Amino acid sequence: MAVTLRDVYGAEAGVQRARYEAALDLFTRTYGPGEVRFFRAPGRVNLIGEHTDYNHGFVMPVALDKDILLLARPRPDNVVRLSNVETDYPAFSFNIDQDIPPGPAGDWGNYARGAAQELARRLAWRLRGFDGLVVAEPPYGVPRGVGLSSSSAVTVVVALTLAILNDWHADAVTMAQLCSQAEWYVGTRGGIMDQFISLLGQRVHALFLDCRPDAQGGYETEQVPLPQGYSLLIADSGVRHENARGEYNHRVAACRAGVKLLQARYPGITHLRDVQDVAWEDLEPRLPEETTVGQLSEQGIDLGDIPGLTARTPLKVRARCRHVWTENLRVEEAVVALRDADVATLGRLLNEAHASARDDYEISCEELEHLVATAREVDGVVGARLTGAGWGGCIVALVRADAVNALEAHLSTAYAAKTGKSTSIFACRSAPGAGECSFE
Ligand code: NG1
Repeated sequence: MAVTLRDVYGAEAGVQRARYEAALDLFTRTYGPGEVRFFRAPGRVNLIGEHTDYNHGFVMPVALDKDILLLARPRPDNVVRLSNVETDYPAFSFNIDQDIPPGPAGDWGNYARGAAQELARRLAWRLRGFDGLVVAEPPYGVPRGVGLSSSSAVTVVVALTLAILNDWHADAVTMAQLCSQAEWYVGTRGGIMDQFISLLGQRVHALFLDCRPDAQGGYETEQVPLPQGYSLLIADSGVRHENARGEYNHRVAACRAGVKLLQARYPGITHLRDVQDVAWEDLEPRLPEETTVGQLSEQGIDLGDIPGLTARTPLKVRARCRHVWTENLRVEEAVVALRDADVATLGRLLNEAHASARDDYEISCEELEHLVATAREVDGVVGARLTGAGWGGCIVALVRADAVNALEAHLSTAYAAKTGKSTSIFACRSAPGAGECSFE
């Protein structure tokens, strides 16, 4: 069921209406007059729980008020035609099928192809396509490639549009699972966090998500209220790591190697989460500080279908697993702190999570370190950490509402002075999850 712009954007509904109307105008000029429907999917900031999702661990993201819009008109055939308001994202089309040939690596259309292919495989009936226009430009769109999940928002919005236009009304959990599978199409072995929060987000709440499915394939979730009188401020380092996807897959591989090595002692385990109740001291001696894919293979350990690994790929198994194991504990503690509105504890956990991401998971960089350290200098900041996959992208700071302006000013001045780069900063206003929406 479509919700109104007011339901989604609250007091911002007026400016959003102007954005939607401008998009409608462009849609009509591109595809001609007729019926148009509006779909949206938000990006996210992860408050805590980094690189735990693909280990079946705990995460706690928040849906952003920055989103990706898709204006769509159903077609009688199985063709999807998509164009983008931003001309550096070229238009493309494809036929919906259970095996859709991918475009070149890095092609934004692959997120749409992945979503359509996954839906076609699940539903196994002939799906009708649509003519669509994607709208994600600043300041209301999800910034691209900065760790705020713009790619998942595209996948989610395309999957949701296709599902609704074909009268398939799946629950959010089914849809989120489908979308995370769809993203494997582009060659990453990511987890389920981004798609879940994009679909299940709620205003002024973080989503606690246990990424381990239960026996029925369901997931435990809890909407946890964000603390009153505090804001989440996001600052973008402007750094984009070229090989972030390759590094990401190496982290996935190190965790998988850890599981395979631990299986000698704990035979039934499939993910690091399955040893969460074992003391770290018992796990540590079984995990080598450093090994390689080739050495593991000589021991009969096969890491499966992770793209981009060679025999010489080094894997720091012990430190990577330690991060995941300790991060899960921090998320559990953070849920309790939020339930109790214990901001000081939450701030400490954010800081500890950052240290673990930097030292054990090695996903930080000089610019993120600078932003985090600078943020913590401001009175009223209770915690700050890198957020998202890492190697650049953004930090998130938990700050007293009356200190937001001071933090913004300090960060932009100090960051420019230190790095010569500018940082874009915005407050994270939480938003509802993805769906169809209408003007009234
Ligand atoms: P971002 O920051 O959007 O690249 C990635 C993964 C998440 C999660 C985080 C790290 C995808 C689509 N997203 O997010 O599942 O693993 O890194 O916590 O792979």
